Amino acid sequence: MKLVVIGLGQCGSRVADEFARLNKRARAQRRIEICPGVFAVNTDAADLSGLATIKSDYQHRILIGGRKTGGHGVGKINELGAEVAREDVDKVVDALRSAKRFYETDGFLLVAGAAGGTGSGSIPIITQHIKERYPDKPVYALVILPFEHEEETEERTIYNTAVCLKSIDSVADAVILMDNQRYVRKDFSLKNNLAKINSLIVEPFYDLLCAGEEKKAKYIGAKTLDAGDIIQTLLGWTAIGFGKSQLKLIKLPFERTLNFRAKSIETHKGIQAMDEAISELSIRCDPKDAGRALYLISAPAKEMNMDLVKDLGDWLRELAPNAIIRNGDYPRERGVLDITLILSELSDVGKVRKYYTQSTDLVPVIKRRQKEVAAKLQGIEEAAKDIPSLL
Ligand SMILES: Nc1nc2c(ncn2[C@@H]2O[C@H](COP(=O)(O)OP(=O)(O)OP(=O)(O)O)[C@@H](O)[C@H]2O)c(=O)[nH]1
Ligand SMILES: [Mg+2]
Repeated sequence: MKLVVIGLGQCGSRVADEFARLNKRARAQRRIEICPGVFAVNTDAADLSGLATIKSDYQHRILIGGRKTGGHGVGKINELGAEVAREDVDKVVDALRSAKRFYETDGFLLVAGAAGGTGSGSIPIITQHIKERYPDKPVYALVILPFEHEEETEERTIYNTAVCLKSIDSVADAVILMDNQRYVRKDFSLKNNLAKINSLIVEPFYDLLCAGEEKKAKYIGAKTLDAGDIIQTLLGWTAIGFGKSQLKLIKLPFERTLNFRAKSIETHKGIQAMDEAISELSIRCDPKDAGRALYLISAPAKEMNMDLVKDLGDWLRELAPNAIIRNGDYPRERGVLDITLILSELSDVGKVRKYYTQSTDLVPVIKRRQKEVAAKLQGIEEAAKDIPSLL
């Protein structure tokens, strides 16, 4: 599957930069193109120049709201983020067409952090315009949820997140949720090791996007997972997960794959990777709430057989009894068995519900504060009304 990726705001642009790197890797290792165009959009000029892989011309790193923000961001005010996006949306949509072989793309993926101003405010607006301009292509949103410590110290974090989620859910075909807090692990030296988190965020997309683009027979599975399967799966609130199981690289001559003992070990490895994919889902959710699901197994061809595929399918069916399940196999890896898992059309996501309820209480507080600021400004103008001006 080929996706045009558009990162909005600092968080979105950095994750998009990671997709550009993923595409480079697919080209170098597999001679496949998975992201024919990757763009970064921001109100902050310095953030745009800090990216590494996205092409550095103004058509790929797009500054919006320059006049209003002076190139310094919108300081977490998502209403301002939305406003500048509305004014400059044509600049973004026109730039997309510069992607080479744009017509080949299967869909769009827009990325933003929900808690900031620029990305959070602009993602619903840009999504809406792209959908209008390209009605026959799906538009997906990848939304990054804030760390707990951000929620605790700044109430605007929760408010922005709730507003962003509600707005994007009403325009995007699917909203893939990534919870920053779930990527904070003991094995990272820094709590905020954002670069590491970003690479974990994009990792599950590698095999998923590559599998349907393979041209060589030996890399094409018994059941290929192509763009159609992914498009049929992605709808509404979505979680994505990835699990890995190491396989023994060297087999003793008497160990045959078809030996029943070896086979049960194989299945066990498969289940182990599936369990990891579930426990590492990008957002906490209950698989029972999924209306659609998809799993992709990638492993060396000789490690995959119909029984493994069937056992994994049975296992997932037990965990997600209400989902239509699609699957595929991808004979690519060496020495590992990977499972990529998507749970979609989720009827409930606890964290989203929590943002909504908490914000309902915050709305009057934030509205009152905005009024107070406006009133104060008016007060100061009032006091100055008899003072002559030099202008
Ligand atoms: N995973 C990840 N999260 C990030 C990254 N950068 C920022 N964030 C998160 O994104 C949220 C802040 O959004 P930003 O993208 O910085 O804000 P912005 O869209 O640039 O908006 P303004 O700076 O307010 O104009 C916070 O919850 C951060 O934790 C990143 O590189 N990776
Ligand atoms: Mg910013």
